[in-house]
Amino acid sequence: MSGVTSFRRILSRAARGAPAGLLAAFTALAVAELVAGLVRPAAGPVTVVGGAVIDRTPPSVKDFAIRTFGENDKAVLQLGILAILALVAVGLGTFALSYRRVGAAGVLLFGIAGSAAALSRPDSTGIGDALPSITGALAGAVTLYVLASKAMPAATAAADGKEGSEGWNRRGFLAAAGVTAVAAASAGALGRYFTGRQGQGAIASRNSLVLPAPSSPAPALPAGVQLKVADISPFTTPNADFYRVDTALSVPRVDAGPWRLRIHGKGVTRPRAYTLDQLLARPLIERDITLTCVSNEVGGPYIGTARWLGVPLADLLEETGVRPPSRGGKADQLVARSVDGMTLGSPVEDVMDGRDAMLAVGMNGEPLPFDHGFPVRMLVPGLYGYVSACKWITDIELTTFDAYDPYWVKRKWARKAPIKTQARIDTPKPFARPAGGTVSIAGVAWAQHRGITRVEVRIDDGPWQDADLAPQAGIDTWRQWSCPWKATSGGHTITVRATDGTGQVQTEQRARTIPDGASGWHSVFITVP
Ligand SMILES: Nc1nc2c(c(=O)[nH]1)N[C@H]1C(S)=C(S)[C@@H](COP(=O)(O)O)O[C@H]1N2
Ligand SMILES: [Mo]
Repeated sequence: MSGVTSFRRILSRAARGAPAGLLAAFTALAVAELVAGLVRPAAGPVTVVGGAVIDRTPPSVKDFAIRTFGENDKAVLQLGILAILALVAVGLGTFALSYRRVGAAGVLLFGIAGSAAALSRPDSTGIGDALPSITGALAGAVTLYVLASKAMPAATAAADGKEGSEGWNRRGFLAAAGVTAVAAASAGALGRYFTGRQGQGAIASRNSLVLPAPSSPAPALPAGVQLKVADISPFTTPNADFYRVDTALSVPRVDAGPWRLRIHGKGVTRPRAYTLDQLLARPLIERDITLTCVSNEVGGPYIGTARWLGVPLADLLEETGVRPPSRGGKADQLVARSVDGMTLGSPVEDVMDGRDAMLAVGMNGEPLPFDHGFPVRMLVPGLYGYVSACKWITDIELTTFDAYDPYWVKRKWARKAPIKTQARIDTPKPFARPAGGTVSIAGVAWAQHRGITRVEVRIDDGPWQDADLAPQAGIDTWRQWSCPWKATSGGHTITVRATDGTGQVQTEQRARTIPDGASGWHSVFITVP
């Protein structure tokens, strides 16, 4: 047989095998979606495989993904998983024309892999989590088997050598493919519907939550915390614009009704589980606090300030018998665990040293948005989010740093991570071409729980000049600064640095985000005409 005919043959097979394989994969995912919608949406195959991939991604790749795709990193990951699946499906479909049993078995293997991923998730609720992947794979295997039989009748498949483009049941194949496509699409849509319904209880519990007034309201923001400069970040970040960083492929929607927060572990003499109502009945504090992610590059966007309402965490810990190490407590690490199995560890000493560590229930006057941890999240001013700000929290365990490494520490991030002093230029933007005259250079600076006392700006290699500081709202928030500059034409590099409340000047030393936060001065290059 000539090379050309065999190439034609492969093409003609792929033309039937590809749709058969893709339809089988589509059916598998749709049925899995339906079963997940009925059992537990978080056990769906794309979610669990995506979660397993996220957990195994090396820190450098994760950092690259966050840097490159930003908050779309999860969409990119899901698309990647689907693209790989599609490629495999085309291959498997073509292969199944000759070996339909083996092809079908191949689909089942993916189901087993999906089930294994589901069962190994930290938030797995048991063997039921394997159901979506298994039933989906069964449906996919049957689909592939049937479509392959239609595409390649047994007689032709056996006498493989003399098969041509005729000899296959085109009409039967198209009919079966059509029925499959419609059935799978319906299953998928139904699955979406059930998944949506499962979230209804959570949505209702959030909608009906009335936040109590704080017994200790936030001090009024001093006049002028918000500078009147175009393009500077707002002092208070609206919830809709607040950065989001987490490993959750589908945002947990927690029903506040059955939700509990357990406190237990080393040195806890009165372990307890609190309901949301019990927490809300306690005296609440309201504070403006700036939250920052350790993955924030110098000049990066993963920072925001909100007015948080919450239960003082130290009081709650005292009540269960916890004492900080400095008062003889046995536990030096507090491990917070979320409903999706995330673990974050904070120093007990920091949580109980008098700062406003809290279990937050409100954010800028409304219940926490689902994205930001409804019903309750933790916050410890001065610490990066990954060692303090557990969202969808459900469990607090007192332990030691020696005894337990939480999620990010297992992945080479530092055990302890106070926020580094940073200043960011918000305006002008990099490579801007401001009209000449006076250009307003402005931005924000932060060193949570130490405060900002000075910000300096430098043009090219010129001298450092003091920027004008907005009043300080508190040592736990960022501070705005501005510096009018009589621009001279040409290209210029603008650099900024801050000094914190301990007198420490922000280091020029560049550091990567891993293991404990980026450092270095932020600068932007601009051109004045
Ligand atoms: N359950 C859970 N909580 C989490 C995380 C997470 O992945 N899962 N990420 C942490 C990190 S790294 C940061 S920076 C903050 C971000 O909080 P935000 O998304 O509300 O801005 O949440 C923290 N809490
Ligand atoms: Mo983070």
